[in-house]
Amino acid sequence: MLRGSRTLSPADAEKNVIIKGWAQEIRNLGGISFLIIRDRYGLVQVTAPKKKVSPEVMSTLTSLSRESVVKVTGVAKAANQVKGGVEVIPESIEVLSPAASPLPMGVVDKVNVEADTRYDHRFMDLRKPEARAVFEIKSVAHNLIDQFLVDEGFVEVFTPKIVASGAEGGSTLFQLKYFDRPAYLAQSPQLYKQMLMSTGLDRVFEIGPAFRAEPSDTVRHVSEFISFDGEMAFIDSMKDVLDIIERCTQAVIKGLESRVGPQLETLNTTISVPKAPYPVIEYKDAVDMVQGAGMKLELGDDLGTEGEKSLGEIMKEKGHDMYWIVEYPEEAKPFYIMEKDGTPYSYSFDLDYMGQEISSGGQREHRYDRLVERMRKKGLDPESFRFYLDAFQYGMPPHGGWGLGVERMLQKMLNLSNIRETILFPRDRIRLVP
Ligand code: AMO
Repeated sequence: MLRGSRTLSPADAEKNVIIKGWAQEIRNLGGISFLIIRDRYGLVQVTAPKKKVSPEVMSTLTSLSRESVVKVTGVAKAANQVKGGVEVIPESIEVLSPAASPLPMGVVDKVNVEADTRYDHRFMDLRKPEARAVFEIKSVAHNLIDQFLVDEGFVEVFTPKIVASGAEGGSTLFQLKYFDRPAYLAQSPQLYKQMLMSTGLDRVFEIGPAFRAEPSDTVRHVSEFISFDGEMAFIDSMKDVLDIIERCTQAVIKGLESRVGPQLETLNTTISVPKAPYPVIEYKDAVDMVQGAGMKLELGDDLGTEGEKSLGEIMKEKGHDMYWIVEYPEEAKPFYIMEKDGTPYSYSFDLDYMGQEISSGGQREHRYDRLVERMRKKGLDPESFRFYLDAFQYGMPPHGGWGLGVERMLQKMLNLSNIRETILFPRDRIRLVP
């Protein structure tokens, strides 16, 4: 017995089959009825000539509503006129779950549905193969990241998401009530992955949710995203970190190229592996380049969305989709980043992909006194980070790491206009359901 559309081909003619899925289209033409069933892998046509099938089958088909879940048992027949070259003549049709009508939104209708309508009825939207393909790709991407890092000796860890202090600035913290105390949703695993560097788990990574109360309503910011973080001890310099990310992104994109062909076809897109090694651009040179392209930007300014875009165009012309921007002004970077002594810069980096930042990180300040000094410089009270600072007082190796926005990378890789397309149930300033 064959099951599902994936296995069905003209070579299966005369075999008994069971197809379970959604009734995508029903056409009753009197003497003959057609039912197109959709499952995860594709479509199957069920053809019911009145003379060849039971009255029960005909009556089920005439009363069936679109998007109902059905189970069809029948026989496969070769059929040249049908896409795929095979159809199923039904012996029985069981309605496992009828769909109410009208539908909240169409699945196959060619009309352009507003993004909000799609996200309001996401379960329905995800019935579209092209909406769903993104998540099959995302799943394989996670798998490839895991595989690469485990092979490199990294230990996968899970750090708390309910925390007592933020690491990425107070303005984007979500506060919550934790019994009788205030607490926050973790903006990143930063403090915990660094503390782990003092334990002997000298290479760790985590792929998990990160929360930011981002007030900006943009196509690349959401309030809950998946952060792929890594931290490694005993580094000689920041280069050790760049090397791992470069090889990891290469492995992931190459792996995807060979493993998600059908999904890319569904999305009508291709992916290309960025040219390596990725060029390393010092922040001050990046400012120069962007100024040269006509943007008004001063040394010390954040490149911003427009600056990043402009740099992306310049790098694209040079044949590069991925490139590093390194040594940002220390003032612009968080307290945990190491300063480059004798300069206003720091051992920090961003990885940009086609004009959009997808990752940032750097070498960390592992010297207790300098770290405390840096916290004070940033207007932070070291005492509220005592649990973190303690780990630096009893033997903390030099270390560095990164955070990479998985959805930002997918968005660019798949050429999607909005990061929300890569999130099943996006969260932003306005959206809290579904
Ligand atoms: P940063 O704040 O730059 O660094 O975040 C790391 C990466 O996370 C992604 N990202 C987001 N994606 C979607 N929506 C958002 N609102 C959002 N905010 C950030 C981006 C970004 O590059 N602790 C440091 C990393 C480190 O130094 O290890 C950090 O969180 O792709």
